Amino acid sequence: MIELFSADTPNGKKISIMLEEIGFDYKVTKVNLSNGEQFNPDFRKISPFSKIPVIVDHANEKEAIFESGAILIYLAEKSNKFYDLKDRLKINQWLMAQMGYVGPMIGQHHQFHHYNPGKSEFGEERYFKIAKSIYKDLDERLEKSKYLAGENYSIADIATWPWIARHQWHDVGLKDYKSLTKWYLDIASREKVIKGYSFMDKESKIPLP
Ligand SMILES: N[C@@H](CCC(=O)N[C@@H](CS)C(=O)NCC(=O)O)C(=O)O
Repeated sequence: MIELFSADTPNGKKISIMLEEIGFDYKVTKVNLSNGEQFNPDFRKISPFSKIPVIVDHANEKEAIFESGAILIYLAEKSNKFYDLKDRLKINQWLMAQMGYVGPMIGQHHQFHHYNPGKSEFGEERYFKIAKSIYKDLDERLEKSKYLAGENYSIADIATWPWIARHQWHDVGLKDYKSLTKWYLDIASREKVIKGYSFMDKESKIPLP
């Protein structure tokens, strides 16, 4: 059994979606970020940077794994799903691009545009521009390729999709990016994605463009 320490955020959703997709038995332990539970000494033992998500694999000597990309790779290798050997080099590139660029930059856009508008014109403009360019770059990739790393759905898509699922916060206009929208809706229609999306709030629905 896998224990998922998480919160209802894009990084948190990556792992609930993956666990649903691979059909592993798991339980969710909520970490209340607004109350600062991520800084509790017990949680910091398994999460050195005080971040969710983290998993503990009770079937593997209670191995604790932090960083969503590392967790996705661990679960993909353990289940032998969504990380095909023949596509691995491409999957790694799109996964690392999500981890190092797409997530952190869109995360900043959330901070300046959604949570704190009016605080910094520079920050708002900078991250709005970057968010738009990320939509454009993903759209260009998906014009040529069904999924990010090729013809098959992979952990690179599972890592990236929950960030685009916050499109209503971005105000970039997802509808205008046809290939990105097609990819988004295709993944949004997967039964396990729908289940993983609402892992903390059964009433929550995937926002459509
Ligand atoms: N690179 C990390 C980022 C994790 C991350 O930023 N988690 C956020 C929620 S999405 C968090 O735990 N924030 C709490 C805090 O910063 O205090 C990953 O992908 O796992």
